[in-house]
This record gives sequence, structure tokens and C-alpha cells, in this order.
Amino acid sequence: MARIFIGVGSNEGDRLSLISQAIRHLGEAQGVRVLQMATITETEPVGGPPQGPYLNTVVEIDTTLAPHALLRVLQDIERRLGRMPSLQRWGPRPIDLDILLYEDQVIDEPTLQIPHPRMHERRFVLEPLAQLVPAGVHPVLQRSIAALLEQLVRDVIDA
Ligand code: A4P
Ligand code: MG
Repeated sequence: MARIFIGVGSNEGDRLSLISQAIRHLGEAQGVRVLQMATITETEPVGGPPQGPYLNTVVEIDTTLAPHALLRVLQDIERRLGRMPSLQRWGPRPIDLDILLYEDQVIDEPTLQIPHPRMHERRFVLEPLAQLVPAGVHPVLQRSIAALLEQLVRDVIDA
């Protein structure tokens, strides 16, 4: 089975409705099948300007689309749900769809980095991802998702 994981976040508007619309659009996109979704959790914003709390989750999909084509589908859904091009890094947004993992592929280009370059530092990503694929191995760090989450939690306690 293909293991492709999409990080989903929202902190503007009707967050729950935006997330469910995004997942519905994803399932309707040609060549994409949504397989499962982690629980949706409210999380404090990380980085960026002062902004409201997020709802975050992760979905697993199966797709015939190559990574760049999948990115275009995600960006199209973001636009349809009212996302404006942001001038501010990590600013508030109605919906954010990031490719976290695309099987064990590693891509490092200006417009597309897989695995998502900050996923291992973020509890709002690792917690839902660990629900779906705890034993999945990060193809660059060569550590399991469960181990990365454990490390992150330990770092927070030690800090
Ligand atoms: N891009 C490169 N790699 C990818 C990828 N794997 N998936 C490029 C998706 N996009 C990728 O993204 C900017 C550019 O990243 C795109 O044009 C694409 O070519 P964007 O979504 O327009 O902007 P962004 O999301 O603000 O940038 P960035 O740096 O991806 O932000 P992050 O790292 O995703 O952080 N706090 C909480 N609690 N929950 C959150 O969900 N999200 C962020 C955004 C900050 N703080 C948060 C949350
Ligand atoms: Mg993004």
C-alpha cells in the first residue's frame, strides 16, 4: 500500500468545516483516495505572528499522482477554500495542506521538500502521524515516527 501522509491545519474561519471540506475535495480529486484520518486536535500556534489556535490532523492517502502533481492538487484546494497568498511566513490561514511523507521518497527542491522539512520538530504533526503510522520510518532521519515523537516530548520536558 502506498503510504502518503498529508498534514492538515486551519486557524481561521470555521476550522472544522474547512478541514472536512478539504478532505472531501481531496477524496474527489482525480487519482486520489483518502484512506484514513487521525483525530483532529486543537493546538497552540507555533512560530509566526500572534494568531489563534489551530485544528490539526493528518490524513493518509493513496494516489496515482506524482509528488508535484499532488502538490498542485493541494494548492488548488487551498485556493478554493479561500487561502490567499500570504505575505507573512507562518501567518494565520483557513487551510494548510502539506505533503509530509510520500512513501520513502526524498525531494529537496525550492518548491517541494519531502519529507516536510519541519515535521520532526512539530508535535502537531507527529502526534496525529504516530496514530496512523507509528512504525513508519522517516527516510532522511532513519528513525520511526514514534521515536521522533518520544524524542520531541523528552526535549520539551528537559528544556
Ligand atoms: N512546499 C515545499 N515543500 C512542501 C511540502 N512538502 N508540502 C512549498 C507543501 N508545500 C511545500 O507553503 C509555502 C511553499 O512551500 C509552497 O509554495 C510550496 O511550494 P505555504 O503553505 O504557502 O506557506 P506556509 O505553510 O506558511 O509555509 P511553510 O513554511 O510550509 O509553513 P509550515 O512549516 O507548514 O508552518 N502551528 C500549529 N499549531 N499548527 C499548524 O498547522 N502551521 C504553520 C505553518 C505554522 N504554525 C502552526 C501550523
Ligand atoms: Mg504549507
